[in-house]
Amino acid sequence: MRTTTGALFSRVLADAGITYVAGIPGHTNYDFADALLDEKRITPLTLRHEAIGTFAADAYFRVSGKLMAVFTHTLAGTANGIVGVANAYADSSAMLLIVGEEPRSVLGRGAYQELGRSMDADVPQMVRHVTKRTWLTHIPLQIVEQTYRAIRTATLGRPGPTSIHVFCDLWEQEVELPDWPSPVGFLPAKNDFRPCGTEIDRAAHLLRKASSPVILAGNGINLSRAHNELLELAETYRIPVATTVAGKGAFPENHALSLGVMGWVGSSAANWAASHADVLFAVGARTSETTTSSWQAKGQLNPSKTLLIHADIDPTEISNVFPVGASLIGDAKATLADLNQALHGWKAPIDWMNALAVEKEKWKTVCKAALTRISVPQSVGPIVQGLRDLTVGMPLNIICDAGKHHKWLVQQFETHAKDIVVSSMGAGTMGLGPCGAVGAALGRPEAKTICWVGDGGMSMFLPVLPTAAEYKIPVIFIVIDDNCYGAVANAQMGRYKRTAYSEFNGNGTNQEFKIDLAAVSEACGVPSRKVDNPDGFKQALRWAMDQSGPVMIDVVVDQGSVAPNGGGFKLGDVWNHPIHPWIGMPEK
Ligand SMILES: Cc1ncc(C[n+]2csc(CCOP(=O)(O)OP(=O)(O)O)c2C)c(N)n1
Ligand SMILES: [Mg+2]
Repeated sequence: MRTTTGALFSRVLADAGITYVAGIPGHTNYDFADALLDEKRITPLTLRHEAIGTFAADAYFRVSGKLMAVFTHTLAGTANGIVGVANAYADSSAMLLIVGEEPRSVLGRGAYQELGRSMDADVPQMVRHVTKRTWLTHIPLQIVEQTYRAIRTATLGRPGPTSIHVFCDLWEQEVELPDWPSPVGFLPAKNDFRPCGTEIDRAAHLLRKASSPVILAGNGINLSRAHNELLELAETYRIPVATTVAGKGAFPENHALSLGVMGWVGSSAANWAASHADVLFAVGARTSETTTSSWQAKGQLNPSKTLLIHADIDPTEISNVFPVGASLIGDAKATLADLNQALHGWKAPIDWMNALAVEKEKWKTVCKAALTRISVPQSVGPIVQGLRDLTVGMPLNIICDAGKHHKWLVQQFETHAKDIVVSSMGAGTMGLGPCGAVGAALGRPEAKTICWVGDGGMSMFLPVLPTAAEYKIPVIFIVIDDNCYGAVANAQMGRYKRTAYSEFNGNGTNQEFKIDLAAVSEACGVPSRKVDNPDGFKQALRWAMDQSGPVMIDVVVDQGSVAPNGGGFKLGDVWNHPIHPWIGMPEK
């Protein structure tokens, strides 16, 4: 049978289970875009900026475990999209990027839009730093096995984006095939690598001896869908659970064994528990400085007092910063299942639970004050509470952007079972919130999708709004609007007693101007409400939940509103001190 490379590629993608392909065409990939239209199992998504597609693919993978493909047009389109690819790479999320490149016949001549000054077809070199693997297609039939490799590499082990770059003269080239290729046997469905049994036994032995154990659950739990196994481990053996910021949602925060989030924006209960733990079992967590407060011995993870048991699918994460007592290399779900067996018959001491209950009560009082604080302009706390109050019993996808508003949500929003909270904690990229929300709503439509974003992040990615409207993608954009890059402005005020480049005031040129995000939203086809008090927010949220398409709530808030201090160190403090966690360790 005969077909074209573009048609073959479209079919192979669909056979491999890819259902959404997003992109922006140019002359290097419009033949491919045309071929995609004939593959009816694929839903096309026309973007207004490539980064919207790459961020959307990132969040789509995190909520569904499935890959979205995004195609970009050589240098210009790929450069636009790369921020979302980099964000996914830094956070161990996955997508398939497909790039159309200049025709082979003109390489190196400095053709229009070519990146070829230092070597031919240089775009893959630009992309490879933020992908697990990059492929360049030289002959049409390579596309079949490259697709299988790209999908397998993206999803097996620690997930990450992959890319395939196709010279555009190949798209229309005809190929002769004896039969249609099949992905059977090329795409293993399982990722259930198990740690070695002796390390499981060692970890069980260390836990059994512990008098004050804590589980630290990271994003690996979310990626591996290990929620049930984590719940079983915590409940059966009475081990309290803290999460990292990226791991929020791994364990329901209304559970008696939940300590909330640990680290710089964490709860005092989690931070107290971690710093008093004799054994910390970190699973799918990088022990980054945002979790451990600067990797310092006086932070939450002091290796001279606390023994670390570390489980991760990527062996390079284990012992990366802290020394470990047992290393469990494998998938989080499989690891927890094995540990659940190995610990049989043991339970952590009840007096540890009782001590933690006291700490949790103290933290509750702090939160209550923050969540009910009425002020003009309003604080963010009551908005977080309003969101929780009105969504009880409803599974949520909450896709967060980066900024001060994010810390409020991470610290104060109480997740329940089936809530997924997506944060950018690797690259900390603005854009994941608004663009990722679109992908999350497509990936897990049975949950309500909330985009939790600041005015800075929303205005950076306004072109996501018409796309949400065009496809009627049901996202509730909640914009925490303090008319500045609040996280930065606040930090600057603390350091320099003035702000620089972080307030939207034109340096005084046009003081009266303020972007009206609600009006912009309406003009982009996304109905909106603007509110400036907690009751108004609740009313708007009720209205928002009744709409079938995307909506925006522009919430005007106090620039000075900051989440309470839960005992974690601030980022500024983190890097100002020497960070050698191994200093002061006792001899083993
Ligand atoms: C793409 C990108 N550029 C710059 C930064 C640095 N940065 C971190 S938070 C932030 C401010 C975010 O402002 P906004 O979206 O209004 O949220 P707020 O902090 O005001 O809640 C900036 C500029 C970043 N994280 N990502
Ligand atoms: Mg802001």
